[in-house]
Amino acid sequence: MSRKVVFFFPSFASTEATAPLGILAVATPLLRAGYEVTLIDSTITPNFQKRVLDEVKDALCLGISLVTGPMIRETVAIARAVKEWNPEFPIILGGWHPSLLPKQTLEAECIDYVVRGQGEETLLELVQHLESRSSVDLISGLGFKRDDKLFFTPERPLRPLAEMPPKAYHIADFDAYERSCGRRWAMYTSSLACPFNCSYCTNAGVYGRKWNALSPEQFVEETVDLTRRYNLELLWVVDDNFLVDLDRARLIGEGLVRAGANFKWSIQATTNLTARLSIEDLKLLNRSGLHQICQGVDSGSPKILKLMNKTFQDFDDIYQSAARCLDAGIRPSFNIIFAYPGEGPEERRQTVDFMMDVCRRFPGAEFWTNIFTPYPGAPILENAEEIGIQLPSSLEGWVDFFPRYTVLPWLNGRDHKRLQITRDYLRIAFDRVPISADTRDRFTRTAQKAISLPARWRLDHDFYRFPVELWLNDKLKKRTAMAKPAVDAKQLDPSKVQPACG
Ligand code: B12
Ligand code: SF4
Repeated sequence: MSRKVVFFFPSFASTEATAPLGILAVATPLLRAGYEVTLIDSTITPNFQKRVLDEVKDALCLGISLVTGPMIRETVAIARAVKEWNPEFPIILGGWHPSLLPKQTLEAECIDYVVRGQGEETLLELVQHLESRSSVDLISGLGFKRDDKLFFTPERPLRPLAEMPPKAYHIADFDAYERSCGRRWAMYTSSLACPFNCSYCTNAGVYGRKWNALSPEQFVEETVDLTRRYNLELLWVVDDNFLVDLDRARLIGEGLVRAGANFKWSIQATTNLTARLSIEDLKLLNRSGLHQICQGVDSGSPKILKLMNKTFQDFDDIYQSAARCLDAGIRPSFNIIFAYPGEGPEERRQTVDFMMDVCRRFPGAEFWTNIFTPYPGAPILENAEEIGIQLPSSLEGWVDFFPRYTVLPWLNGRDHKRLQITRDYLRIAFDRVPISADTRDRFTRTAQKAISLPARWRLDHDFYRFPVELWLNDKLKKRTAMAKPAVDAKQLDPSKVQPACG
């Protein structure tokens, strides 16, 4: 009898790929129990469908990890291909999308099991039952099918991160990830949950706002070991709000300096907490390798921030955070969500003006923009009908829910196009530093710098006709750009995008 479990990780529409933490997490208990594990990541595996079909031939089951959006396309394609080969072969989905919408996900004909929430114990128990062909009814956190009916076992209580086994980084092919994005990096989790409850965010629904974290000692020991073992230059700490305990953050900084850590790291945190760190704290964190703090500013309009339930931050926090991070040598990266329900031309203008003001006053600060995308489980969706959102009724209906090009009932046609052009101009008006290696030559850099000036003028004057700079920038990018994933290219052709809702 086979003791092999195959995992598939669908492309998340970026070449900036690295080891998928969700799969590394659920792999550890399986490996400890003596199972063999194979990971196939679509981004780094040429001909990945054939690889999956080859690997499942002598395996117990296939596990796929996904979030809402374009990852669903490859998930369904792979699941169908496997079912065509063997309709009885078990296919298990885990991750945020199946956790938030277990029933609808399990309704897809090619899916046999969904694991809800933390998957470490649930998957191990499920695999053991598949191996012994025994009943799965008593495994908590599971959805399964029997006689064409769907069954869901009780939720598995959340466990604190400190009780979880370490992630199986050794099953990841870091050489291949490095070839894909030009940098050797990994993600790392040091805390779970967030005390806030922004209306567009699914976090509170899943983690119940109960923030819990690893100790500073464990953080230092694990990150130093991880980066040395796999020769990583960068760790992206993907905690939703790293700075909830400021003392922990300071102790981590001190610990890394003491340990002679030699890697860069970046975090995600709210602006109100970042602004509570003193310049000395930030300098200490920078000496320890911290080089970027990603912060959800989300709008330049007080009215929209209120609608987003983001009143815990104010504009003074944002300016202070930008100023102090830059003084300490840390790059402040801010996120913006356009087209949030209630955002009209005035609020959008306020947001663009605000971004321009921050970038001009604080050179080195950067903004990344998204289009509001209604995610299952987010508080705002409790009023979905009221705001005109009709949610998809099948797994595949969620494929185009992607903040880079989401189309909404109040953002479509020319409005959508205009916003995408505004976002493109924002992209070229001020520098942003992606994770992947900068492969531009001197000519491209100088030319891009030159077109940033007319781009700023256009943004100031809200004038986007004859967008020659975008055309030029496209040509420049083609000189050096790495191949773009197919899903990303869709952004250039909005006519091919299905409205996400409504
Ligand atoms: C790192 C990260 C990313 C990375 C990598 C994503 C990835 N798929 O690995 C990148 C930058 C690519 C990314 C992109 C995006 N992300 Co993101 N991201 C995260 C973040 C911060 C951490 C994820 C993580 O690795 N956690 C650590 C691991 C260990 O936890 P986990 O993934 O939840 O896995 C556990 C369980 O889910 C389960 N599990 C997971 N996989 C599997 C598989 C099997 C077989 C089983 C049985 C169980 C299982 O067991 C694991 C261990 O307990 C989460 C927030 C969060 N708190 O998780 C948001 C989050 C997942 N992202 C989100 C969003 C919205 C996005 C973007 C749309 C953002 C954007 N502006 O473009 C894109 C979409 C990308 C895409 N796929 O299409 C949402 C997803 C909401 C949803 N409904 O799916 C989240 C939840 C943030 C939020 N609070 O809203 N993201
Ligand atoms: S601060 Fe971030 S993680 Fe916390 S609820 Fe708001 S969006 Fe979600």
